[in-house]
Amino acid sequence: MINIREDEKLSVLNHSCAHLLAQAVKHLYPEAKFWVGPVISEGFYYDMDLGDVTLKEEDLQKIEKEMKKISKDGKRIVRHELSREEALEKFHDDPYKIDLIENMPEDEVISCYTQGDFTDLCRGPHVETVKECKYFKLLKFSGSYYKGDANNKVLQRIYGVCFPSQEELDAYLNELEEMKQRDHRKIGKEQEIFMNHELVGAGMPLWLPNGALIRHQLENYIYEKEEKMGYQHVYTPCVGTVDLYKTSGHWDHYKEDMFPAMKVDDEEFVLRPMNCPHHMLVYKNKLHSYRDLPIRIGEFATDFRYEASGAVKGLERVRCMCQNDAHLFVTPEQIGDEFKKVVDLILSVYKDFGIKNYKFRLSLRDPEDKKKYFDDDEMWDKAENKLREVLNSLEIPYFEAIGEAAFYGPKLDVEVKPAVGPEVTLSTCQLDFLLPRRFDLSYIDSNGEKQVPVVIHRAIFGTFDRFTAFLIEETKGIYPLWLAPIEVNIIPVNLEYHEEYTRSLESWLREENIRVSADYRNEKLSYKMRESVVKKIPVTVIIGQKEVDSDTVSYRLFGSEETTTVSKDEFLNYLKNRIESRN
Ligand code: TSB
Ligand code: ZN
Repeated sequence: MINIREDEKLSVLNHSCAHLLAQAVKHLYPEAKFWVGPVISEGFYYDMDLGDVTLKEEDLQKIEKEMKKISKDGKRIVRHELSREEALEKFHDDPYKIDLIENMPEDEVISCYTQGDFTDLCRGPHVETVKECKYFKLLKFSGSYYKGDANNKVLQRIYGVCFPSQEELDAYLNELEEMKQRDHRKIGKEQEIFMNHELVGAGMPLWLPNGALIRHQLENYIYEKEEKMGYQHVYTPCVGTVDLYKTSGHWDHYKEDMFPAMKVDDEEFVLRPMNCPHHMLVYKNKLHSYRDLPIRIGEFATDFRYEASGAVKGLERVRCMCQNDAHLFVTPEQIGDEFKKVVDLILSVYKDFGIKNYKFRLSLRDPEDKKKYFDDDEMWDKAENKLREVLNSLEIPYFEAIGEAAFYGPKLDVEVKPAVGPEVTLSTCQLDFLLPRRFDLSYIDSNGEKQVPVVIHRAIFGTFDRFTAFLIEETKGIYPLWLAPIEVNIIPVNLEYHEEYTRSLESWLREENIRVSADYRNEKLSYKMRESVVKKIPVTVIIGQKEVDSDTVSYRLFGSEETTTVSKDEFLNYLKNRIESRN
């Protein structure tokens, strides 16, 4: 998905279109006053005070029509510069503009842009004439507090987008529509995957039974893989004392992303934002020899992070998340090998899920932003060089991103490009020389000397939350058999004659661990078939007289019109093979 703000030409065009919007609004609502109209990644918006008017859907069409008229008229967009006094005089009856002018730095040149009968205070730049704003669309409107403060007046915000050609606009609008259809919040609600409730809080999703089923399958899947690779899984509490996070360094470098501390008796606790400190203590519980390493401590661990309320989004960006986390304790010589194993695991998971469109990002620290990172230049150089060396030896292509590292070390993150919409960061594999030092971890090397291990932090799915959001949007809610909350739906053709057989088939399949439902409503076969398809159930079984007489099963796969008839045992074998192979 194109990011309009990142494209200079598009950015200017959209900014001019915001002015065009304001001009049209001023024509239709002469009392209108305007606050700010910035360009955003999806186009532009303008915040305005329309007095008592509350916009309705049809108003957008009226405004668009007026915008078209002004654009056709083709007035030039002309820049004027003014002194502060002139500007204050010019906008003396507009409290919003006065506020803007008064808050401008002393040395800033104040400028206005005029097009026909409309002038707006603006830094610019703009396109030459309003004619260039020809291919636009107003997308939506909403209320927005003046200056984002809930104690202030509610302004009306209108969103829009503008392109240099009809083709580009259409392509963008199609992508937006596709995104709306695939949005995991929409499908998640329809399919009862998760819910939110204001009494629980923003960014704190509740996983409903269907979502929990999917998550459970994902957990089993990755657990099996990790177990085969020698991971040891633990359970640890999702709180820790403030001292734990002071020891790790989170308190100094990650506090702004954490929920505030709570006092219990004489101790202060925090909800954990990461699991590393707990896993460091698990490692430290025993003495280790170099022969024990690598030690791989895994956990499906719940974390809490303070994400801005405007940033939380369904399951994709949450405040309460469950990481598919592990910390690998290795000798310096084992870093390369162990890193390769993690990258191979990521690639094998992506292959299983058909994820093909991804990029590796080497996330480095921003040396200018000392507060965010543990301050030890030598350690950072060592870690970043080592990680580069590992990536080069693995011959995986990557790009570098300054300022994306964890406070304790550089990361290899995987940015996945979904079918529509912007990239998401799923997997991560990170190199850390710091936390083992902070927790005074050690092992005895082959000379009998004490050494400090290196830690690799890794999460393959990232979080189950974000991965499930991604999965829903990629599949449009049509899951492979092994992940589907209901795998098989059985429909008896005639309740009078076929219910008994259906019931026994249903309970037999359930006994065999198949997730099954049956539709005993007194509805037409075609209606029930259609509903099974609407619910995107992978296998629909139809039981009629032929099946009852021959003790067989007739089934249809989602997306196919073909019906296959087999014995009950064959049917079960077929299901089990497909489920076990996670095909
Ligand atoms: C891998 N300590 C490491 C861990 O050992 C860690 O926490 N890394 S992380 O901060 O990068 O988070 C791991 C993954 O969690 C990210 O790659 C991302 O996929 C996912 N994630 C991060 N923040 C959120 C969030 N707010 N909502 C959902 N998933 C998130
Ligand atoms: Zn970690």
